[in-house]
Amino acid sequence: MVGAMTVSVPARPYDFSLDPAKAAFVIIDMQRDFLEPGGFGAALGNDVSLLQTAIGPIGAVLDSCRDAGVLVIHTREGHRPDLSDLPAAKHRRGRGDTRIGDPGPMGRILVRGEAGHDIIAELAPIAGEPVIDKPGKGAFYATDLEAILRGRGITQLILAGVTTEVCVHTTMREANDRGFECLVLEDGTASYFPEFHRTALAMACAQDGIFGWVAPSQDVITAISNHKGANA
Ligand code: C5J
Repeated sequence: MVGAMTVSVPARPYDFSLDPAKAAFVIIDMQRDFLEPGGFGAALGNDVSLLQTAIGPIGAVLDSCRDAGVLVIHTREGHRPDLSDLPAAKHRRGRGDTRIGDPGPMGRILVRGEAGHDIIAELAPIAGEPVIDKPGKGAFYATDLEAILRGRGITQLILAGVTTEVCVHTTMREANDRGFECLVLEDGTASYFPEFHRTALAMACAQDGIFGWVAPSQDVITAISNHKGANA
């Protein structure tokens, strides 16, 4: 294969033309607070084990992106210790006993600097990978994500993380309106509600790609590897 700028990824609703030099792998909120017992997800009554399925596929794509020099960005949902960036409406939400900012087994729930706010060890960021701390569900709201992407000439996002229908979907929608092309990893995203996961993925690529594309992690890895081989 001769050198090529783009490589084709088999995807829904049709093949995605990936340009690894203009793509970023954005890993959304793979934090202990969502994936481990005693965190925010569990406080809302969820079975956190349902999110573990995304770890392996994300790890594999992460290795492939690091190896090929594709920009990797991590996000974390959480709040300042004084909760000054926590809207009262978000703080009040729900009927459980444990709220954002309350003490839990991994420190204060969804608060920056606490153990639960950390990204899980398997997917820990390495030097040079931007980590975006966000107070909302979308990674663009009240963050410098857009400035970082524009500054590096990024036009395509490979999206992974949790949860599919909440923070991944909100970020995908924000990105779509800002003109970024979005490819969502179907096995590198997960939800506490498997039916929401399936439906959120279907919504992303319905109407011939209303928000973007959906593909399995292995197809993205193969495409990145083929691109690297062709440009070696
Ligand atoms: C939620 C997220 N589900 N990261 N946050 O509250 O999806």
